[in-house]
Amino acid sequence: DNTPELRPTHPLALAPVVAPAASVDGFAKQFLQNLNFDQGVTLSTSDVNDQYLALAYTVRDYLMARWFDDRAQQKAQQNKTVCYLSAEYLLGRQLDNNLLAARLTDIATEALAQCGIDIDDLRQVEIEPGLGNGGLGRLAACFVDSLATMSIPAIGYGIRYEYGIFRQAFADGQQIEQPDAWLRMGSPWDFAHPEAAQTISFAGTTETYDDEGVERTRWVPEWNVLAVPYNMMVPGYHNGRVNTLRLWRAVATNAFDLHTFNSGDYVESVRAQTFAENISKVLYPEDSTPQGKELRLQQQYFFVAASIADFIENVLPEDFDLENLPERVIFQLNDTHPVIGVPELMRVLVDEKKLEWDAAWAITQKCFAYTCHTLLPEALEVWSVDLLGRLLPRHLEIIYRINDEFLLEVRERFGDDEMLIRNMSIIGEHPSRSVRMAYLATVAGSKVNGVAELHSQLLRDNVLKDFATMWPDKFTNVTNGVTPRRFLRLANPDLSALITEALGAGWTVDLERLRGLEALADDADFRERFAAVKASNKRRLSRVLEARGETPLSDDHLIDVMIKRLHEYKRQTLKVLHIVSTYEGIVTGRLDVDAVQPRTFLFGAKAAPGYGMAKRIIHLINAVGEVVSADERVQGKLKVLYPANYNVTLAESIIPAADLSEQISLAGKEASGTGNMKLALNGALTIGTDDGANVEIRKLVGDDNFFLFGMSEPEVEALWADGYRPAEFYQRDERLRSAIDLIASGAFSDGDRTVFEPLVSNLLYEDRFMALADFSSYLDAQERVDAAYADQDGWVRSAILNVARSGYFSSDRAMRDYLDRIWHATPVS
Ligand code: CR6
Repeated sequence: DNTPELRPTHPLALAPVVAPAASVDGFAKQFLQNLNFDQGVTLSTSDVNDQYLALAYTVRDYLMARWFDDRAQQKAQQNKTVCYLSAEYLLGRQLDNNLLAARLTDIATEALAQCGIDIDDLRQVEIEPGLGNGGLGRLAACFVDSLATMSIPAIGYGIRYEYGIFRQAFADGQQIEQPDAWLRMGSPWDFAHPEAAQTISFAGTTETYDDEGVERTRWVPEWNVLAVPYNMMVPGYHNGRVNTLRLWRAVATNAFDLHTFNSGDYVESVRAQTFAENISKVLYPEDSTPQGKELRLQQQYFFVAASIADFIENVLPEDFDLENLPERVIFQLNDTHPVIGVPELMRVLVDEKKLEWDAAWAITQKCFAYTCHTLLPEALEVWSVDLLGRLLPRHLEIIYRINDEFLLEVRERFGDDEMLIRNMSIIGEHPSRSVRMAYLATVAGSKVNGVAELHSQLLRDNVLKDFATMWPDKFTNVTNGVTPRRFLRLANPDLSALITEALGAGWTVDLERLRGLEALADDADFRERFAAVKASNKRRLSRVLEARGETPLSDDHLIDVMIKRLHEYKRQTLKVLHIVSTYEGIVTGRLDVDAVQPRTFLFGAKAAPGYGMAKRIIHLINAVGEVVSADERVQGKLKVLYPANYNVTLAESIIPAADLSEQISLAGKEASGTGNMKLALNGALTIGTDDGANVEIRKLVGDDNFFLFGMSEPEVEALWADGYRPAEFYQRDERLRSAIDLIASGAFSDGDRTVFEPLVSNLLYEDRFMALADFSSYLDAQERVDAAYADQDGWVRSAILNVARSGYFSSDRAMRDYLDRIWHATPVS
């Protein structure tokens, strides 16, 4: 730090930073100034993007003073900081959230109106930062919101991908991917700090050396890259706090490869250097199915090493005694992506700070905690020893030593049980030598948590069983949560107003207060108003869809929503089979069309670009949708809508309009789900399996207000152990047979039987996620849905009870659980 100490004398330089006046005039003045001096345009020459950027700068200006304060306080105080390490943050649009947090929505709306601008037009131009794939990334975004709102000192660390999750388009019903150039029109919400860059090294070799009589190891890396921090504000809701989300961008160092340089190839050496900038170029688009690619490991090490160095150098006070590190920080590992931080902290402590191994290990074990987000074996990250050793040779040595000492401990506890040793080893041997990152995280972490009760139980009983036997107290649960600010207050303003009128405003930060609505479920007048809100949300969604070129919604339809990543375990195919079966029933006369409840099936889902089966399912949904929606015999009773490019912004329109929430994963496969919580909180009834957080939703809202179907997790296990033969279910259930035959016949592919053949034979002969086994139970549950919806009064009552009893699913509650069970950090005063 070579900044000279400033000795200002000007009175303005001595005064504290103050926000602009919180008034319409104050806002308008600041906005126009930003338009003129930051965008370089006048009001009359500005376009909508200039206006949006100037508006964003203005909101920022109001938050700035608090941000300065909070960062100074964070450095000065002795509180523990929560460092959330996450490769993904699926933030969604920022403008409305920040206006709301800073209580500026009305002032801004009026100030802009007086400038002749409709703030709604500006809202539309914001491109959401899609720096995540799905649930895991969105969860991280909810958590940083809640931490700020609860005044917990916290930093979210991650990667500033230049391209976020791809934009999805459809061509002939099939997914095509387009790059998400979200930064193209400017990024008003973050601040680059190139002066605070960290140098991150890769590859090379290790060597031992004599350090005044002590033998030590050092890493001699081969190349490096700069990690430049970009800070984003994370304002708490109405509490004046502003936390920080620090996302790292890779930038080439100016240390040219001297060899190439001296040999005269200047251009080549610059090219080689800037190659390193690829590290933060693009988000890997796989949700729950990592690919083991070298660039991905580079990304992981890049952001974690930069974050740990940043915390030690810039957040801790100078000359801090690292023995006390666990009192000042907890690094929460959001899944296995940041687990390389474990050997990195060891390397810093042992090689750089010269601590003894045992002391360093004791510190490290207290500084990390690990959240596991999956049960699917293919989602548990492993890195080949070759790759890891090539890219991070010192880290591999450290992992080996951690493993050696850990396995000694296992032997001490359980004897020389070689099978057990092999099963628990951090290094797996089959099919090739690899590092099991979930095991490393479990060994190193002070706590390991699953993300819903059932999931945490299954982690203890299956995936991490031996570890749970060894360290029962290490394992805990924290059920996921969602932020009520974005997903109720902002997404559903009419319902929010109704709730506030009934219960007062406190529910936004104390969501359990929604319980107060229970009594109103029996109030006919309230039910009517609640139903009117739902109807108006449907009209709003209809306008949004129309603006995207989709068909508008029909008024009397039940809105049946399945929004989530496209994954076989989530079973979008089961949903399609229900649609096809209903359609087939109508056209063959098995079902009386007049008795069929009009429904719109609304899908939103992206498939990983390399996931062939998921892409085929997308194609099938679109193909079925086209045929069903157009067939006159259906008389408009069934519509299938699949708007492309489902993202947070679209979710915010769909969720408030939904009547029915489809949570139909095979029991034991969906770790938690969070869309399930958002939908229940907005008054949709769930049709779902006993999986993930559905279990807890059902317990809370009550069986009468939830449509349960399908096998339980133990039943799934039993059927699997028995030898599952899906074709038997096909033979046994006529409705299922007709539906599958109709798909196989080419009815949805212009008579071409080959198009969906791979999908059909997968269902009949493999069906890993047992859609066929749950089909008949699912259809029965859908009949119960129809019957329940026919009684509108009863349905609305259930919808109100869903809202009233979903307060538990606030991410504020999840943060309290993490604080009590894992972090033990306290709010700043
Ligand atoms: N795909 C789980 O599958 C859970 C989220 C957040 C997931 C999902 O059930 O709600 O995490 N897992 O905990 C992973 O990403 C590995 C997800 O989003």
